Amino acid sequence: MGEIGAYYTDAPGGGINFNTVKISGEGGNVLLKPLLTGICGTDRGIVNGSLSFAYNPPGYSFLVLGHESLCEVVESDSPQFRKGDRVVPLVRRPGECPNCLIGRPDNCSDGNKHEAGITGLHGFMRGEFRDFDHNLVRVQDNSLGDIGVLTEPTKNVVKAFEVFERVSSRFVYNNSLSTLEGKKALIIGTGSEAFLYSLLSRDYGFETYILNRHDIEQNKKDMCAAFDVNFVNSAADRDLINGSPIDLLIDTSGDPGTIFHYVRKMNYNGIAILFGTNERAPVATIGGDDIDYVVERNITLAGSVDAARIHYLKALDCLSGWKRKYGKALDGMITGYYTPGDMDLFMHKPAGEIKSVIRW
Ligand code: DN4
Ligand code: BGC
Ligand code: ZN
Repeated sequence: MGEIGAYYTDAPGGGINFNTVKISGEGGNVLLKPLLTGICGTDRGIVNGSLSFAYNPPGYSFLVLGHESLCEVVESDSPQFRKGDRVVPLVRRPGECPNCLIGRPDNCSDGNKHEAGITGLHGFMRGEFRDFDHNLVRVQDNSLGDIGVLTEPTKNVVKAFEVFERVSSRFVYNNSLSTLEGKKALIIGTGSEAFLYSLLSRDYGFETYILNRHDIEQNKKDMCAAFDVNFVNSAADRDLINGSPIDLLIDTSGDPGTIFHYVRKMNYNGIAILFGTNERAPVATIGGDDIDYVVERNITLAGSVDAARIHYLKALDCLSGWKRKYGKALDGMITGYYTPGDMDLFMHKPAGEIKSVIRW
């Protein structure tokens, strides 16, 4: 492939550049042009050097960023895709462990997988790239439009709820229909993943709260109202929301002090899913009384990372359902469109950001 414009970094040290780069020898029977690429906490973490697990592809002194993409097929040698199709490329590419070989590289058991734009594989923030058909998921629902770019971050949320379902058999239901109505979910953070978690949490029937340690902008307040989600400012209300304990805690902050503060407010048989990562978060002390609390209440602490093809497909179904249910309010998840070359976006979050996207 010739020279193309790309955002790149030097992982894991960080930094951000936009320039033409030369990448040779990438295979693929489909040529893709990104339409939109989203920016997320992971991209900013790589750029500011706080994700030590990121690394450049072998033989390169840089890593092309970008793992959240909505692309158009430009040329296809695959019977599965035609020019003009809209697709989302998978982030994680399997290694050779048993889980990778059965299509679950999200549960890779030896760490030898790769992730586009994150670990050892160039990402999607570039003018065009090649990929193989088996790494692509088609966006069938044309009504999704730009919202298709949320497929990738939504697939993480779908997988985390799969984890919730696996460990929820000892959950106590409190109505005769065994639904989750009346159970409380608290999501720490108010970024794009947090809002996507809140949407699925509402679908499950949880009374849903999202939380930050400062107030949120009006667009986010409007979004909470549209999605029937409650916002909590922990600086003003540290003890939380009408007192009743939390049944499902989801963290998108990666901040151990905040996480354990709210673990101590969890219900018997509660489930906490850890999802955010921030190696620069302040160190927090966990005491024996914290451990007692978790043990005595049968609380489950579960990590969840990435997702498999099945979750991308379910994410597309979720997005279609939310589009029908919430209409224009869902479009408000995209809070800004940027042009290739804007670098400040990686260093500073725009006010009120839910999802910033680059239009190629
Ligand atoms: P984001 O938009 O940076 O979201 C992080 C949110 O946490 C922001 O709203 C932060 O607030 C908020 N936050 C930070 N510290 C605290 C605190 N102490 N108390 C309350 N809220 C806090 O990023 P994102 O939504 O794109 O991703 C969320 C996290 O998940 C990132 O750490 C990603 O690296 C990670 N992630 C993991 C996976 C995976 O495991 C996938 C995608 C992302 P503010 O002050 O910035 O408003 O597969
Ligand atoms: C991506 C995941 C990936 C994770 C690595 C996220 O932003 O969405 O696919 O596994 O970063 O931490
Ligand atoms: Zn991401």
